[in-house]
Amino acid sequence: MSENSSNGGLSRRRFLKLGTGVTAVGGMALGGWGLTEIIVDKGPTRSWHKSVCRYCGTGCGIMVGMHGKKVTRIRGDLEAHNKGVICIKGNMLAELTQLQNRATKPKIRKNGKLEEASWNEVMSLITEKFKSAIDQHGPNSVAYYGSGQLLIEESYTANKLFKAGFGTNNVDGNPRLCMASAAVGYTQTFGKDEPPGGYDDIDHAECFFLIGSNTYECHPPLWERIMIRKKSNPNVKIICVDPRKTMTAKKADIHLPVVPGTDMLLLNAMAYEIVRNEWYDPEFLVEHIKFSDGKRTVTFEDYAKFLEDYTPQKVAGTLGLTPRQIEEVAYEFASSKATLSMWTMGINQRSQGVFLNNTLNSLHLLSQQICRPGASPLSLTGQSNACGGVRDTGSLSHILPNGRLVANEKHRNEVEELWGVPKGTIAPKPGLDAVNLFRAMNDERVKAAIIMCTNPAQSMPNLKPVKEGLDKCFLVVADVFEDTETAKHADVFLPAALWIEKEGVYGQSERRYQLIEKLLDPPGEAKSDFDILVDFANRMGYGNLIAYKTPEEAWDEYRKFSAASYYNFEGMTRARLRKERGLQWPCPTEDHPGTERRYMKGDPFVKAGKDIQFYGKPDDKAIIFLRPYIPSNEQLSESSPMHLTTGRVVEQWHTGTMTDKIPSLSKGSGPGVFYLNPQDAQNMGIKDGDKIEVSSRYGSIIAKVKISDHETKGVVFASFYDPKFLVNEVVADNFDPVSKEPEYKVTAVSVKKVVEVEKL
Ligand SMILES: Nc1nc2c(c(=O)[nH]1)N[C@H]1C(S)=C(S)[C@@H](COP(=O)(O)OP(=O)(O)OC[C@H]3O[C@@H](n4cnc5c(=O)[nH]c(N)nc54)[C@H](O)[C@@H]3O)O[C@H]1N2
Ligand SMILES: Nc1nc2c(c(=O)[nH]1)N[C@H]1C(S)=C(S)[C@@H](COP(=O)(O)OP(=O)(O)OC[C@H]3O[C@@H](n4cnc5c(=O)[nH]c(N)nc54)[C@H](O)[C@@H]3O)O[C@H]1N2
Ligand code: SF4
Ligand SMILES: [Mo]
Repeated sequence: MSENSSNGGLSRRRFLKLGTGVTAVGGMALGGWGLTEIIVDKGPTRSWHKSVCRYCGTGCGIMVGMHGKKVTRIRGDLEAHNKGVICIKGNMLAELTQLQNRATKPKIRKNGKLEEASWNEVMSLITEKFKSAIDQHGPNSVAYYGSGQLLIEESYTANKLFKAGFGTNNVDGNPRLCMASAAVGYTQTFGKDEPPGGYDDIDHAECFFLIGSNTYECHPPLWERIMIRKKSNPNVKIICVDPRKTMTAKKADIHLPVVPGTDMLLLNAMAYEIVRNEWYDPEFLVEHIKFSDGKRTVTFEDYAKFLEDYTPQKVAGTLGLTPRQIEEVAYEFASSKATLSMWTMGINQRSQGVFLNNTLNSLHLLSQQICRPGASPLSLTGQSNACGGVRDTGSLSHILPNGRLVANEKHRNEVEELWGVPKGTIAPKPGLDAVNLFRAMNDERVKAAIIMCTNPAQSMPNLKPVKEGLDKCFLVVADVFEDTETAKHADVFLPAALWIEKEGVYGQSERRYQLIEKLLDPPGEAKSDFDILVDFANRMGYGNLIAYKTPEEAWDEYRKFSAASYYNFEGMTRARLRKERGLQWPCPTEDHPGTERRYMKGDPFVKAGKDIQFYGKPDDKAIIFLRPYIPSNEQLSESSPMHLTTGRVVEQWHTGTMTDKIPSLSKGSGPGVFYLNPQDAQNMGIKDGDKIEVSSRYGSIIAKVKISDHETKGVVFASFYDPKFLVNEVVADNFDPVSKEPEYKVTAVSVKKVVEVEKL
């Protein structure tokens, strides 16, 4: 997108300047959009409180300045892992707490309108509807759709209530749209989810392989940390693989603008080069690695033969690269002292998301870029608590807490025992994943659902049938605002407490758990999602199962539960979390400092005397998979000659319900538009500001266009924060067959001009 677009207030260029110009605390040089603090004076500050930003998976530690019952200042926490750096959204958190139009009353829809009701009335109605759906149509006729922005105690409670109480695995949430491919990828390769390393690896890496990640806009403090590392060591190389020329790509040493949907060819060609040049250590492979084609164990020779279909010469054309570019990147990756891969949605939101994750992990295993400081695969997390809250608690339809699987009988029995429910209570079949859950609402298989802390009527792909489905079932929506796209379909609306209006734990990208303490009271009658869920459990007759009453009691139950797994964080007492800037699991005892790097010396689960042990697998061996390239369903054609890809901008958070209400952020991004490359625009006779229609086989929408040299030829880009511009009506809902994560990044579209800017 253009940095030059000015919208009256803080233009994107001005944000950039602020980012580079603010004097950093603690001697940090700022090279991007990360900020330590913009001084926005909101009156005197009496006290400072340690907290965590509510938005993204970077999980920045912040200090909240208060005066009485008001948040007056926000600054980055110098003692936290982000060393005082936060981004523009974090900086505006004080504004978030002061927004006036919060939801304050529970409501029931009557004659098409949401009308005020008491908590008792709404909760009785929900209980009656859920009970009658379960009685008449069985437990799989109800569902819970949650969020990676809820607290651990909240997701843990919902998951336990639905799976061990109601007996349905229809528990899913927005991390399905985001992290599912990474979670399955790690689990298949290492036997357990979550990354081996963490952010500290940034300070040791010499090669950064950023693929499908716009780190500069989406994880700005991590980008700052990369820049600091580069300044301190001239050998550091940054490689960025992204079809678009994002700010991340512009600042990288090497940018590979691949054709959307083709990365498997690149990763396999890199593996081919590593094998051909013998940039591997045979002893390491023999001791720690197994090869598999997904069905059976194969030999290294089988792997080498498989890779012959992916020589740089064979694949470069489809990738839109030259063979030399691929060879160079393979060399940098394998030969650097330490390579750190970081990836996000460009890889996860793909119909080959799991294969891509497997293969990235494989590249690290093959070239032994793992299990030493700076060398690791590190999937960056999207939301503040997608890892801790949803992946680790097992709050998706196919998993159970702490790395267990629904489909595995032993795992089910372990969880049943820990939760004190009879054997056989947890249903053996995985429940509905996000895309199929909304399809099941549309087919009227799901009769009643609770949607909490997420806005699927704007964020799901192929939106039209999703919205129809929402209207067909009895829908409960809990949100902090009532004006969301999803709340338009609610039969019952529940006003929720926001962020520091409640207490609980967040777990971010690097297995770090951090406590958020309650600093404010929620407005009006709003209640925490935790209190809503505990009340619901009691009314449904599961007061014995959900016996705790406070988030702290829930945490203590879950903390002890974790001791029976490789996630063990029993040592993370509430008292410790109140004091410390988060702790990384495993952390089995109260005197354990937490674990920076897994599967190597220092990890409490690695046996004494061993340097490396991939203990997630029964034979202690991680797996290199032979994963073929399968082209996306979204193939270009004469009628759909361009790729639409979607993603984020620095100022806005997802569906914009929070950030778009904060004037400086909203002005910074401006309204939602399509972005087009200058050459494509010229070829189609389109000018900046014209209205264009973008159509796919799912739908078409009309919006203004912005011409930008951040886009590459053949690619249209749009973000999804503007409810007046529902780009997801056009986005394909193809998904990965295993992770079920939708392919938001690849849709074949046609583009045509509708109205000239002069006529608008
Ligand atoms: N400012 C801001 N920051 C955020 C968020 C936010 O809403 N706003 N949300 C958070 C969340 S939940 C998430 S999941 C993360 C997402 O963080 P990112 O994944 O970094 O963000 P995206 O913009 O979704 O996508 C990243 C890049 O993938 C590229 N891409 C598209 N197709 C392909 C492809 O085929 N191959 C490759 N290699 N790349 C491709 C896009 O061009 C885009 O630049 O951000 C988190 N941080
Ligand atoms: N086109 C396109 N679509 C995408 C993506 C993409 O890259 N492209 N990315 C996908 C990804 S990775 C993600 S993570 C999703 C995100 O999609 P969503 O989760 O749907 O988006 P959010 O705006 O984060 O929704 C959070 C909602 O919770 C509310 N809220 C905030 N705090 C609380 C609270 O404490 N309690 C309750 N009950 N409500 C609260 C907010 O007001 C908001 O309505 O979008 C997905 N959709
Ligand atoms: S949005 Fe993410 S990067 Fe920005 S301050 Fe919050 S946690 Fe940090
Ligand atoms: Mo996400």
